[in-house]
Parts: sequence; structure tokens; C-alpha cells
Amino acid sequence: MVEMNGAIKVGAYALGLAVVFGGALGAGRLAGPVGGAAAESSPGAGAERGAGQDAGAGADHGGHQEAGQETGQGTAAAKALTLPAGLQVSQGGYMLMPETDEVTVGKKTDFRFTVIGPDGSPVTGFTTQHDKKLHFIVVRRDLTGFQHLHPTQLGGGVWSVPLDLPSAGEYRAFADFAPEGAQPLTLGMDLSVAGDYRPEPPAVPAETAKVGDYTVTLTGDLIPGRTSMLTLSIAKGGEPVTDLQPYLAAYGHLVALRDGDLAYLHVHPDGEPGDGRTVPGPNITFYAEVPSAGTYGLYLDFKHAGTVRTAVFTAATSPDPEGNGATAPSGDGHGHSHQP
Ligand SMILES: [Cu+2]
Repeated sequence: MVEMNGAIKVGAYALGLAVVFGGALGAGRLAGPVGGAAAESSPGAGAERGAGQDAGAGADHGGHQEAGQETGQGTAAAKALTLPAGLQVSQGGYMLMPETDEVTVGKKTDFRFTVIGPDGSPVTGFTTQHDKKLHFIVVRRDLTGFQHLHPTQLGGGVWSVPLDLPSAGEYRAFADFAPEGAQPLTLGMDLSVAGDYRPEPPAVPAETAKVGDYTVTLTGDLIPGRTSMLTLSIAKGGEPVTDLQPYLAAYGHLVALRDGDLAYLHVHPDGEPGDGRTVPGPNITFYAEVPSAGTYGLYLDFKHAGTVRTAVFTAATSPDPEGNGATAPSGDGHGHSHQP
């Protein structure tokens, strides 16, 4: 069920989607100046300042490395201070703590974990975001096997999720949540699954992905350090799909993971069901900003005919600033209010 390239995985999992990972890097960042986003939604930023001398120091001095790619943006320094989400197991005083020692390949495991708060105790209060109090993403480090799950809350701050990893390997798990009274946060932890592990070779970037009877086409370019418009167009049996269903308040949810370190970026579509301008397909428009050049795994969750499906893409960033998705399809009525 998990493949690499155009692959797909249909929703036996609760491929829900959701969210907010993007609080820090997605919606907030896309909607405005990075400095503003960092101030308003980034547990990340606050956490980095508090938790990481490394982050601060690195940004101050190492920021020059990326400055070249961000020429003209004027916010290079601010961006350099913002660490992508999901790279740390502890951030802002919160820590992701597994309670389950082992996950056996091919065997469903009741995987449990807690989020330890600044006071050293398990966090029990979470703010609902996009219908869920915690969004849990698991993916193998070679970008295959993406799963988006929604754990249930047990007592004492313990979260439980049935986890079925069909292949051995090194995985990364992300918990996206917002403690009550605190900013949303995405923490990441490693999961090792013993067995015969054969990393998939890097997938070749492709503009189309198939999932079941559906073909999803990606247009637009990822430009490092800039906001890029991406359009994902969904067809079934060669016919455009125009009756997508809302799923957690959107017609599509897109997660991007950077190849190499799995930096995590959740991107929201431009427009939402019921806003009077957003149509239910075939095109879903996103504004994404990737933090650096490189290769990214893109995972689009969409719902149609009652089922949530995930289309998987591999995309390489484009060096051409003029290639920004300015020419992407625009006949779907979407505005561009989110574009800076
Ligand atoms: Cu979710």
C-alpha cells in the first residue's frame, strides 16, 4: 500500500488531514510577513529562542548561507530565525515522550506517547485544531509510507494510536497539537522498526500521481524562500472531479516533507468550502513556501465519494524565480489574497 512515487495510499488509515502543522510554517507564514507569523503563531520561534542557543546562533551567523536565495525578499534575516517545524523532539518546553518501546513490522501496535509540559508533567489539555486535538503523522525516512492518524486520548495525558507499519526501517513521527493556552507546536521523534530494511531510491519528481482511479496533476514551481502557488488538479477516469467533499474544513490538505531531514511543512489551500468563491474541484490551490532548495515529498489528502485518499508527489525546487506559479490555472475563481 505504500509506494514511492506516484503512489498512493487509500484511506484505511484515518488519513485525515489536517492541519495545522502549519501554524508556524503554513498558514501563518503564508499569510503574511514571516516576522509576523513568527510572532503570532510560532511556538517554533518562541521555542527556538528559549530552547536553542544553537538556533539563534546559527541563524545569526549561518543565515548568510541562505541569503543568496532570498535576495530581494527583505526578510532573509527573519526567515533564518525560523526553524522549520518537526525537527525537534523537544521545543518550547514541551517534549514528545514515547511510552511504547517497540513497534513490530507488519503488526498493529497500540502505540502510546505523552507530551510532557514545561512543568515536567504530562499535558492533559489540548485545544482542538481542525476538528482534532492532536494530529499524528508517520512517514519512513525515505519519504515512503506516509500516514496521517488521529490518536485518542487516554487518561493522564497518554495518547494511543493503532500503528501498523508494513515495512521495516527508520521512521519519523510528528505530533501536531496546541496545548491549552499555548501556541500550536509540531514535535518530531524517530521510530525504528527492526527488520529487513531496503530504502527506496529517491523518487523521480513527477507532475502526476495516481491513487486508485484518480490522477492528480501538480502545476506550479517550488521556489525556495518565496511563496509559490501550487495547483493540484484532480481527475477520475480522465474526467475532472468537480464535487470534492470538505474534509476537516478544506477541499485538500497538503503536507510537504524535505528530503534529507524531514523538515515539516503543512500548507493550506487558498479558500475554503462555503466561502462563496472556492469551488469543489477539480483544482485546489495552495500557497507554499519551502525553506530551502532541495527535494520535497508532497502528500495531498482529499475526499471524494466519501473516501479520503492521499496522492504522493516528489517535487524538486526550481531555481528560476520567474517560474513562480504565476501562470498556474486560475479559472477556478480563487483569489490571490494570500499572496504577498
Ligand atoms: Cu490530522
